[in-house]
Amino acid sequence: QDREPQKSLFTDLFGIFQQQLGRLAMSGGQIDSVMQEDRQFPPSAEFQAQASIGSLAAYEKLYDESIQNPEKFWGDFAEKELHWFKPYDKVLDWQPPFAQWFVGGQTNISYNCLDKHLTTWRKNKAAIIWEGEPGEQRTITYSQLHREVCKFASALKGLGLNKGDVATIYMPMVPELAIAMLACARIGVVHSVVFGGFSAEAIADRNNDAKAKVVITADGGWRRGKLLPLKETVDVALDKSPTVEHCVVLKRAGNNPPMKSWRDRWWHDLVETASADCPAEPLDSEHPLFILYTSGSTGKPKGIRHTTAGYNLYVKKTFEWVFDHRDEDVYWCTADCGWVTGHSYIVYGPLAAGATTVMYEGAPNWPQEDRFWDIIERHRVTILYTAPTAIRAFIKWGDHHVDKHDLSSLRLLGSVGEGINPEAWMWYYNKIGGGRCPIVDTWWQTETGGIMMSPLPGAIATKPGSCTKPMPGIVPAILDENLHEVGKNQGGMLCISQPWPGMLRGLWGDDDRYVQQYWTKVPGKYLTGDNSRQDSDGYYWIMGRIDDVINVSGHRLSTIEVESALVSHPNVAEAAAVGRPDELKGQSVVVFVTLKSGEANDALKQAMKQHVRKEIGALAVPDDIRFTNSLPKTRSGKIMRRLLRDIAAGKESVQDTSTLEDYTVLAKIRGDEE
Ligand code: 6R9
Repeated sequence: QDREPQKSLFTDLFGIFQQQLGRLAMSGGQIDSVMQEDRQFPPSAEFQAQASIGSLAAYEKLYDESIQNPEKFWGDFAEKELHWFKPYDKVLDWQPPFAQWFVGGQTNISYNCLDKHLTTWRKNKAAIIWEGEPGEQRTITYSQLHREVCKFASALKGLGLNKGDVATIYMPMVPELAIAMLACARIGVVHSVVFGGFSAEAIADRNNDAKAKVVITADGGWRRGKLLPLKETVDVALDKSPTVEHCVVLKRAGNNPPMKSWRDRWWHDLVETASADCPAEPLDSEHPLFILYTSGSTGKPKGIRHTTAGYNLYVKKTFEWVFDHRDEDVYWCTADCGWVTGHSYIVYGPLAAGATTVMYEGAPNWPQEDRFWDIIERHRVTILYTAPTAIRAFIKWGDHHVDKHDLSSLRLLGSVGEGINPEAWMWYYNKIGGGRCPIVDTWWQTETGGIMMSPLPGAIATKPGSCTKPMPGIVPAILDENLHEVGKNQGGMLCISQPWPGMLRGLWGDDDRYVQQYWTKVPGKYLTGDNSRQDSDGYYWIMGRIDDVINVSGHRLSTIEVESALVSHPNVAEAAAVGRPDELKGQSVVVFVTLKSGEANDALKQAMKQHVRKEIGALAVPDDIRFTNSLPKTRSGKIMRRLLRDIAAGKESVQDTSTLEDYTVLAKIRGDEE
């Protein structure tokens, strides 16, 4: 229960006094770290012995080379590892904040992901292993994938699509989604993948912003046993998408949507007559490869623009470094292709590296809560890359689902999307990895194209909750509000000081917003929007979004630290911490909690407050704990704290909810308050 603070002159003055005191103490606006995490896990001698980068010294050498002479560093890799129709003249042209990489060169990412392997033994290697939700399985070799991509690229050309046109892809997680992406890339058509599950409104907005000429979709897809009528949703969107001339529909679910003869074409009809001979178009290094929309917290989503050569090289190299990739690996990234993680680490990175990449459709708890472990066992998956949201759900569902399966094929685990709470990390490490698999906690963003910070698993000892060290070529800086670099163990705004090949080149059609959003607050540096701190070993700890900081009496707390303290309580599955305006303290901490066991009652609330006090101190003790069955999340599993902030403050939200996964969650949480 909330207690209305007694309104008196005394409390008012006291509050102001406390705030001022806080401001004085924290005049640079650093973030206070209250979390203590000392556990360390060095790679085993066995893992190190087989790793391509197998010692700290090897990582440091690579990193130093990349910083001393970035142009030589990236230039050498580009020359050796990408195919060039025309060699580039210059590695980097940097006119801050606009970068061009491999200027004057011509290449093609579809060529680098497919054709390049056809002259090697990998020709008949499995490129994609796919499992549909109803249980279908397909294995597609590089040679087969090449043929499918060529045919679909020919089909797109047949529709009159040209280099530079934009295609929206709104599909379920089927191999044709990857085929469509690669086919666009092959002929220089810019793809814009929209999560299969977003609303007609969201599709129309994205079609219009990008001026899409074609929408590639399917009749339907499956999620938790439910049919998603994708084509029907697209039909609604297309009524409001005047630039779209064609709609290509893959027959997948057999739900017979209406087809408009003047606009809609079946995928199978198009490819039936399409030529399998479709050479990859030589494209300028900076030719746009894709647009991917990410939600701005308010206002319209931003179309992140990535280009060809730099992105290609960056995702290939980071894939090889972070996942220590070997040809015998079976690599599974559980993301959806509607998220950047699917672009970079299901499709482009792994295929550029000649890997076998597993793709699945559906959800981790359908038909059973052991779907992941079942897939790993049957395909002998060696590398698993998933998100903290899934890991916390598995913990909640119980160990018995894991115990039924043989997970001994795994050798490496990865995490992406949010900070991973140390307790969830430990469970992942012990229960899934059997204590033998390193965990790579990878921090990056849609904007960065590829992984920016992560342990290299054979080189860097891990710490639960830390993304450890930067990738080669990445120069992080942590600044306070006055733009001074903070000291060790102080939190501040995470920025990147030097351009890197995978960086976004701008926002689609809006260079002003690009400059304003990422390069204005801190001149000359890329502003990530996240807070971070570096510990005394030089390890980085991401502290959450700048906008999510909770300011209690002038102490600026990071959401992840409060949440991790709660998640380490035995009854808690998941927690989201937000700030609520408070007359006395500026803000007070409100947490939304889902339970894995125990009764949702006042005694448990008290126990949790006690627990937070003990783990991280009195300052972070929540004023209000609210139990809920689920938290609002994006399709990629990120907790949408900005929506919870409004609920905590009792405000009606006016924010963009187009990326919310389940619209009913908000209503439920509001209901829970009553
Ligand atoms: C790849 C991706 C980016 C934001 C990012 C940060 C959060 C991602 C994280 C992480 C802590 C990690 N984030 N990975 N926070 N540790 N390992 O997620 O891209 O969807 O654009 O989100 O996600 O806040 O700024 P995107």
